[in-house]
This record gives sequence, C-alpha cells and structure tokens, in this order.
Amino acid sequence: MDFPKLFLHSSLLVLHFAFSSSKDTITINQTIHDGDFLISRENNFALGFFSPGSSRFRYLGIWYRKVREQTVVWVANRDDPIKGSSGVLSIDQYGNLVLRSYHNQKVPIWSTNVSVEVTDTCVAQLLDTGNLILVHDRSKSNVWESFDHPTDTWLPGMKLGLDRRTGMNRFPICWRSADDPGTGNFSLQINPKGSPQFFIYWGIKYIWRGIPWPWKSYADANDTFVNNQNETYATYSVSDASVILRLMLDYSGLVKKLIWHEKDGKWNEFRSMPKSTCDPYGHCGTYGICDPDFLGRRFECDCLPGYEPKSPRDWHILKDASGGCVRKRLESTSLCGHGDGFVKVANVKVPDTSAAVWVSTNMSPRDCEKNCMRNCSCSAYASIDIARKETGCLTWYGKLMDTVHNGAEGYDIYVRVDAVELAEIAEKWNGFLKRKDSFSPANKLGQGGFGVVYKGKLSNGKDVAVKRLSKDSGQGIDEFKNEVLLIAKLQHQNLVKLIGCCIQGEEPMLVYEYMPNKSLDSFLFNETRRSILDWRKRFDIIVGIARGILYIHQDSRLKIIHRDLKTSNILLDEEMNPKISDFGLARIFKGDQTHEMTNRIVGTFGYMSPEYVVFGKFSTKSDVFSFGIILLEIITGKRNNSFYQEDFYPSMIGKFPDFSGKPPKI
Ligand SMILES: *[C@@H]1O[C@H](CO)[C@@H](O)[C@H](O)[C@H]1NC(C)=O
Ligand SMILES: *[C@@H]1O[C@H](CO)[C@@H](O)[C@H](O)[C@H]1NC(C)=O
Ligand SMILES: *[C@@H]1O[C@H](CO)[C@@H](O)[C@H](O)[C@H]1NC(C)=O
Ligand SMILES: *[C@@H]1O[C@H](CO)[C@@H](O)[C@H](O)[C@H]1NC(C)=O
Ligand SMILES: *[C@@H]1O[C@H](CO)[C@@H](O)[C@H](O)[C@H]1NC(C)=O
Ligand SMILES: *[C@@H]1O[C@H](CO)[C@@H](O)[C@H](O)[C@H]1NC(C)=O
Ligand SMILES: *[C@@H]1O[C@H](CO)[C@@H](O)[C@H](O)[C@H]1NC(C)=O
Ligand SMILES: *[C@@H]1O[C@H](CO)[C@@H](O)[C@H](O)[C@H]1NC(C)=O
Ligand SMILES: CC(=O)N[C@H]1CO[C@H](CO)[C@@H](O)[C@@H]1O
Repeated sequence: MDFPKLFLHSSLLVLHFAFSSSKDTITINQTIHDGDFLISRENNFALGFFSPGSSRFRYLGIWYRKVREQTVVWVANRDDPIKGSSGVLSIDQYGNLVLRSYHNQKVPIWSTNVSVEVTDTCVAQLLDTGNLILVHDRSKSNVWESFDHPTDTWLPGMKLGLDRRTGMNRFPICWRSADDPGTGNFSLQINPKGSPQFFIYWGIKYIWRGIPWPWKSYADANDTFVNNQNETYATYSVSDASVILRLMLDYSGLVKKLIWHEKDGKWNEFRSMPKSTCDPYGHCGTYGICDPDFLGRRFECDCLPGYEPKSPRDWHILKDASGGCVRKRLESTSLCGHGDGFVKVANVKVPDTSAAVWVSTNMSPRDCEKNCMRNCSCSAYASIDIARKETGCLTWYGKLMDTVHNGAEGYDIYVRVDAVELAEIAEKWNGFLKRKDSFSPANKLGQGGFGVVYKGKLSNGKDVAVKRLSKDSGQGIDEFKNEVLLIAKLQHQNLVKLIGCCIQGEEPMLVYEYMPNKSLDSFLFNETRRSILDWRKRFDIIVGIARGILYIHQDSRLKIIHRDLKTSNILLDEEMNPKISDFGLARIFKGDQTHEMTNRIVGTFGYMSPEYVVFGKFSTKSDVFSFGIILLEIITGKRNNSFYQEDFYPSMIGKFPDFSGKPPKI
C-alpha cells in the first residue's frame, strides 16, 4: 500500500466505520470509498464503485440491489475511469458531490458542478427509484439529480426530453461495450419538431424512429407525454411496485425493454427495437412504404399510392430503394384542385411527423380530410382516436418519409393522389368485384368454418384466396365480421394476410393471400406427400406456428385467443412457411383478462382443452392445448383420433415414424 492511501485510510477510519450499517445519504464531510455503499431505503438500489464485465477500471455507479445479476443503471464517471480502488465520493465545501482519486486530490474526476450558495449545506440521497439527489438542507429543494443526467437507462419516473426554460435535454447514450460504460455512438432522443417522436441517433444521424405520441401506448406501463411551450418530455411508471422494469439503449444500438424474472434469475426482454428489415429510418426512401412481411414477394419496398420509383433500375435490379419515389404524372396538370382525393393506406407506422401538424381537439375524420384538402402542400392526413376519448387530426406537409406496414400496431393514413390515380384504384376493385359471380367449383380450395374458399386472380395477376360466406350458415355473419375486424389489425409472417374484403351486400367475402401449398394436414396425413416434410421442415413449421401464436397472445396490440387451432387451419406458403388462418371464432381479451366463459362451445373436438369442452372456460392456455395436439400430430404424423388413451404416451414418444433426416435438437 502506498503512503498517501494508507494515510488517508487511517484519517478517515472513523467515518468509514459509520458506513458499516447501510445508509442512503451522505452529508458534508462524509465520504464514500471504494467498497462502501449507499443503499436506498427499501433496498432497491445501491450506489458504489464497480468494474463492468472484464474491465479492470473502477466506476461510481448505481445498480439494482434486488437483481442478482449486477445491472448498472447510472454511471458518474463514464468517460473517466479510475485505476485501482482510489476513488472517494464526498460533498465539498461548495455543496457539490465530488468524485476524486487519492492520487490527485486537486482535480476532481467528476462533479455535480452546480452553483450552490456557499452558506447552504447539501445532502445527497439515493432514492428507491434509483435517483441520486442533491438537496439543499435549508430549502429542501433539489439542486441536482442523476435522473437529469441519464447514462444508458431510462428508469420508471425518469423524464426524457427537453426543458426549454433551462435548455436541459435529457437522453440516454449507450455504453461503448459491455466492459466500457464510456459514451458510445448511439443515443435515444426526442425530436420535438412537428409532432414529437423518439429517434435512435448514430452520432447526429437518425437510424430509427419510434411511433409519435401522444397516441402511443404500451401495454403495461403508464406513460405520460408532455408537450407545451416549457417542456417536451416522456416518462413512464409501473403500477405494480414489485415489478422491476427498465428501458435501455444497449451498445449495439438496440432499445430494449426488460423485466426482471426472479424465478429464472434473468432479465426477460419483451421489446427490442430496431429489429425488422423495415426499421432502419427511411429504408424505402421518400414516399416509399416498407413491408416487413415481404416473404413471397421480391422486395420489401413499394411506393405509396400515386408515386413510382425515382430510379426504377436501382429499385428493381439493385433492390436499393434509398432514392425513394416521385409523383406519377408530374408533368401533367397540377394535382391540387383538379379532382384529386385521398387513398387509404391501412395499418401503418405513420410517416415521420417532423413536418406534420397535430391537432388534438376533437376533429371529425371528415373535417380532418377537409383541412388537408384545402391546403395544396398537405400530402396526407390521419384521423386518430386517442384512448377512444377524442379524435385528433394529423396532417403532413411535404415529404412522406419512413412509412411502414405495421399490422396491429398501425394506424390508417390517407395519401393525396391525383384524379387519374383515384380512377385507376376504383377500377381495380370494381373489376375484381364484377367477377364475383363466376365462382366455379373447379376453383374451390376448401371449406372453412363458415364458408367456401375459392382461388381467384386479381386484375394485376396476383393469385388470391376468396372466402365466401355461405348463405345457409345463419350464424356466420357475426363470425365473419369478427374475422374481418380482427385479422385486418394483425400482421405477422406466420398469420395469413388479408388483402381486402367486401361486407356490403348479401354475400360478404374475404380476400386473402393465396397459399399454394394448402394446409398442413394435406401433407401430414397423406401417404405420398408426407415424405416431403423432413424433420428440419417439421421443426421450422412448429417454430413458425409457435411464433404466430405468441404474436396473437402477447406481442400484438391485441390479446387474441384463436379457439380453433388445428392442422387444417395452418396454411403453407410456397416456401412451406406456416401461416395461421381462420379467425372466425377468435376472441379479443382485454389487457389483464386471463380467461372467459362461454355457453357456446365452438371449435374442433380433439383439439379443444378439457376445461373448455366441459366448462366452457377458455384462455390463451386453451390455444396452447391445441398447439400441443398439433405438435403431437406433426411429430407422429398421426391424426388426433388415432390415439388411444392407454398407449397415448408410448405411441407419442417411443416410436418415431421413419421420416428422412435425424430429429433436430430442440
Ligand atoms: C467539515 O469539516 C471542516 C474541516 O474539518 C469543518 O471546519 C466543518 O465544520 C465541517 N462541517 C460540518 C458540517 O461538519
Ligand atoms: C463546471 O461548469 C462550468 C460552467 O458551467 C464549466 O466551465 C466547468 O468546466 C465545469 N467543471 C467541470 C469539472 O465539469
Ligand atoms: C463511434 O464512431 C466512430 C466514428 O465512426 C468510430 O471511430 C468509433 O469506433 C465508434 N465507437 C464505438 C464505440 O463504436
Ligand atoms: C410555463 O412556465 C411559465 C413560467 O414558469 C408558467 O407560468 C406557465 O404556466 C408554464 N406553462 C405551462 C403550459 O406549463
Ligand atoms: C398511472 O399512473 C397514475 C399516477 O401515478 C395512477 O394514478 C394510475 O393508476 C396509473 N395507471 C395505470 C394503468 O397504471
Ligand atoms: C399550408 O400549410 C402550410 C404548413 O402548415 C403553411 O405554411 C401554408 O401557409 C399553408 N398554405 C395555405 C394556402 O394555407
Ligand atoms: C395425396 O397426395 C397426392 C399428391 O398430391 C394426391 O394425388 C392424392 O389424392 C392425395 N391422397 C389423398 C388421400 O388425399
Ligand atoms: C380429431 O380431429 C378431427 C378433425 O380434424 C375431428 O373430426 C375428430 O373428432 C377428432 N378426433 C377426436 C378423437 O377427438
Ligand atoms: C412441397 C411442395 O409442394 N412445395 C410446393 C409449394 O408451392 C410452390 C409454389 O406453387 C411449389 O413450387 C412447391 O413445389
């Protein structure tokens, strides 16, 4: 031990002892050494010195006390690591929190650096929220808090954003690596322009855009968005205090929402962004629209209605859409006031709202449209319900950027198009509907719960499956509407995609993407076709179905119970990817609802859980039961009804049928 360190240790011995019982505050003339801690009152957080990962350096930070895996949420000296255990935190004579090293007492490593009146003493306290605050003894007002200086973590109760009165902008910046909390290149910031949005920045360039507020809502957190002349900020809270939840920006530039699972002893990640092909900001350029579920098509990018690729060569051959789209018929008469109108683009992440105007007073969709129509530079509008209370109007002026198909998380926008485009779109649909009398038995694909499914062709040559509600199924209309409302909101690569519908008239129809390889049962239980499904394919199909179910149960904005999962409702696309279909019996559950009772037991025997058949009780678990049966059928290649109770398990586990390839490790 070198001399100065030894000297200091002995001179501070008394104070050192004072810390042996944990406390949450330090006052003037007290110190925290490497090895000492402040512990918040309810034991939620600790403040002290730590070394991240395999680093040898020491940092002053705050971490969870109740989380076994050390998880640091704030770092004081992120860019000024301390060598060895020489760090000391204290409150100096000016009332500031100061971090010094024994080796260089003169120049602080880090300081709260606020001007405090010399006559006042300050106390620093670590709160149970994870906030370290510096408080005036006399006025009891906060002069500094760590929540105003985030590292990479956004904790419940912490405000992110801009305070225009002080000029303070609070935002997390990622670590450099798992071993280095130094200032990284990614940050998560609110862009207050237009209608405020979150962006992930790489340096000063944005690489991902969140959904604009104020209509955004998380399923289980309590969000607040404030945007007025003084402040633009977002904050969230957790209603159940026992839930340990955090949002953080990791060093690879992903925003992660994590929840601590004590039982598993790990953080479970339940949302992470960006993740899809379409997430990089402006992936399809100006006036482009991106479809993350582009399987089976050539390219994820398309142009919004009324626009075409600026450089068709880049677009079609190089698959590079960054040049974006331009208006069709640019040279023709001016768009505005010459029979132009709007075309709906459903379920999208709305375009960048930096150049948009949001009016939150009650404005009807009709007025919103008028509002956009009368200003020639208005390129699109959206009429948005906020929590089913009020309807706001969002209007865009100029370029439309970063529009993405977004399924259940999406909103409908209306894009301004010229008269020619309007006429063309109307014709496309009329053409299709005119042909509706020519349903031929030769084109019949199958029989769904409430109608017959036919193969059809759109005027653009695309194959579709048309489900036609049969007239004699008296009850069908409700189920049919249910299906339309539900599936229009859902979008996932393992759910069959709805292209259009027609509910008017006496013969409602649903138009789906066409699945050339029909349903899973047509492979599983056919002596000749079953050999196509080797173990690898079977495994991929199982995973795909599981993903689809997870999406409807948990990952989409709605919680949906399918209630009729079976192999004949699993369709296969050209690459044998499974897609769940037939939502005629599905039910939407409210946020915290776990089960429901019904007197009308519908579904398919053999796939229905006993408590559903006997008591009419269903929940996500009943779908999981059906999934279990599907799993058994996929693995054994036998139908549900060929099992007998006595040899049920042996026949499932003991004898694998002879498929080609080895069973993959699961
Ligand atoms: C802090 O220490 C200085 C120097 O030892 C002493 O003059 C001062 O009174 C102390 N302040 C408090 C509040 O204990
Ligand atoms: C403290 O703040 C002042 C002015 O705000 C600045 O000039 C100074 O460099 C800061 N000192 C430290 C140690 O951050
Ligand atoms: C941040 O970006 C700069 C410039 O491209 C690069 O040199 C540096 O390595 C990056 N830092 C990290 C931690 O990735
Ligand atoms: C903005 O701040 C001023 C001065 O602090 C205050 O009078 C005013 O009410 C604030 N406005 C809002 C919308 O909070
Ligand atoms: C949201 O937070 C407010 C204030 O903290 C609380 O009153 C309300 O119950 C919370 N709502 C939910 C759904 O947690
Ligand atoms: C159209 O809206 C833009 C943006 O709000 C505005 O600058 C412009 O003055 C408006 N034009 C007319 C004719 O109202
Ligand atoms: C089995 O599949 C073959 C080839 O697709 C088909 O010709 C045959 O009719 C199918 N058998 C049954 C029983 O469906
Ligand atoms: C097995 O499923 C079929 C439909 O796929 C159903 O008709 C049959 O009743 C089921 N068998 C049993 C034993 O539940
Ligand atoms: C296994 C199988 O039948 N695959 C077919 C699925 O559909 C595509 C497109 O029609 C065919 O090319 C595959 O052979």
